Amino acid sequence: MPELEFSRISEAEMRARAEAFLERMRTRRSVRSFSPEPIPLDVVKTAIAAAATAPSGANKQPWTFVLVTDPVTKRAIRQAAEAEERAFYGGRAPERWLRDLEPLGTNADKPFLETAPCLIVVFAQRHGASDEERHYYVQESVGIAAGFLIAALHDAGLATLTHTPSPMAFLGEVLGRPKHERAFLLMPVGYPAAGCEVPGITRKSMAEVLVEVPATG
Ligand code: IYR
Repeated sequence: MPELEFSRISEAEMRARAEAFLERMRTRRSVRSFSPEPIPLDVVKTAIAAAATAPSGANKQPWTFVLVTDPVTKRAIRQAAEAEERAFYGGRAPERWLRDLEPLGTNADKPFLETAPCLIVVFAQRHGASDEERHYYVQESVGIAAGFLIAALHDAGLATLTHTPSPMAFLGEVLGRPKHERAFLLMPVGYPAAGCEVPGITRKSMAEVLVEVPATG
C-alpha cells in the first residue's frame, strides 16, 4: 500500500483554521429565493469534484451528480416537484409536520427550481452498474458527499437549498437515470436574489449538541 501523505501543522495554525472554518460555515443559510444570474459552472464542477472525495462504504463511491441548467428541464422538474408538494401540503403531510414547517414559511410553490441558474440532483446508486456489484452504506456515503458539496459550494461563494420533494422518483424519470439510481436530493445553486429573506433561525448551543464522556478511574 502507498504511504499516507499528511502534513502536520502547529496547534496555533490548527486553532486558526478550525475557527476560520467555523466562522465560514456559520454564514451558510438555505436559500429559497435565487437570482437568475448565471454562475460560473466550472466552480460548480470543482465543488462536485470535492464532494466526490467523500469517504464511502468499501470505496464504492455510490453517487451520481446530475447538473441541470437547461430551462426546459428545469421547468419539467419544477412542475413535477410542485405536483408532489401540492399533495404534501394539501393533506399528505401530518398536521404536526406542517406546524413544524410554519416558521420556515415554505409552501407548494417552488419558483426557485426555475429561477436558480443551476440544479444539482444527487443520486444514490443502490448497486453498481451490474446488480452483481454491491454497494454498502449507500445513504451514509451519499449523505456525507452531499455535506461536502454544500460546504464546497458555500465556501466558493454560492448559495444552495437542500431540497427534498417527496417522493422524488420523478427526478429519475425526467433525467433518464437508470433504475438502480435513487434521487437523494435536489439542490438549486446560485446567487441569492437581491433582498433575499431567510427565516430567523438559531443553531443549537454546544451544550445541546456535544456530550463529553468524563475520564474513568
Ligand atoms: N418538501 C417540502 C416540505 C419540507 C420538508 C422539510 I423536513 C423541510 O425542512 C422543508 C420543506 C418542501 O420543500 O416544501
